[in-house]
Amino acid sequence: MTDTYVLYAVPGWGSVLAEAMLTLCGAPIQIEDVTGFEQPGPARDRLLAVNPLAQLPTLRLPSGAVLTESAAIALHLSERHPQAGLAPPPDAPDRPAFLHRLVWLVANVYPTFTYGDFPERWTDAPDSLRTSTDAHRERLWRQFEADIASHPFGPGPWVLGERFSALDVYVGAMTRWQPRRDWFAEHCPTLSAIAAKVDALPTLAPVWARNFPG
Ligand SMILES: N[C@@H](CCC(=O)N[C@@H](CS)C(=O)NCC(=O)O)C(=O)O
Repeated sequence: MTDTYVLYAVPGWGSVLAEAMLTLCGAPIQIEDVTGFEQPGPARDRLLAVNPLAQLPTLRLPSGAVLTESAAIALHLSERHPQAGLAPPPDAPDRPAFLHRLVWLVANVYPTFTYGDFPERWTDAPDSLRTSTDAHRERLWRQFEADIASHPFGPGPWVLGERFSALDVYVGAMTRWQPRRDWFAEHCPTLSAIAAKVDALPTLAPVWARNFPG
């Protein structure tokens, strides 16, 4: 059986989360580029064949099984590659905070992109939906910032205080999306500092360069 993970990917999109985590695991990755998948066409058809939601990240495991949902991918990789330090061990005191924040990010922040990136899919007033999802996302990030700044493990240098985890990968990648780094620097200094530390991790430098060139 191969040990290669096949990652359906578009540079800079949600696949970057899984690509960074797999890289931290030292796992071999084969990129299946599906650039343009948001429009009907062959790339979308390839993605739909494995993920009926046509979302990234979508990952084919070495076993051949397909795993979608970035939080599921984070948890699975943390179990299969514990040396990568993607998650606190089950009995660690910061494990509940890790689980809460992981699910909180994908349950609250990620949907603002689902509805805000393609507002015309969901409403006849797309500008209004984009404005409200943008505003909601900024409120969420301010809340996350306040949570990190006040939690018993922190603040910093990582989301869980002294312990690096997959949460830092989310912060490193998602702060590159709307409202982008300048906004975080102004309004969420703790998240901004975490993002800078994630940027500086030598292991991840090729991932950021491939996904966010220039
Ligand atoms: N809950 C999913 C959300 C994934 C998601 O929304 N990915 C975006 C890319 S950043 C996407 O594929 N959007 C295309 C679409 O929703 O049609 C996760 O955490 O993996």
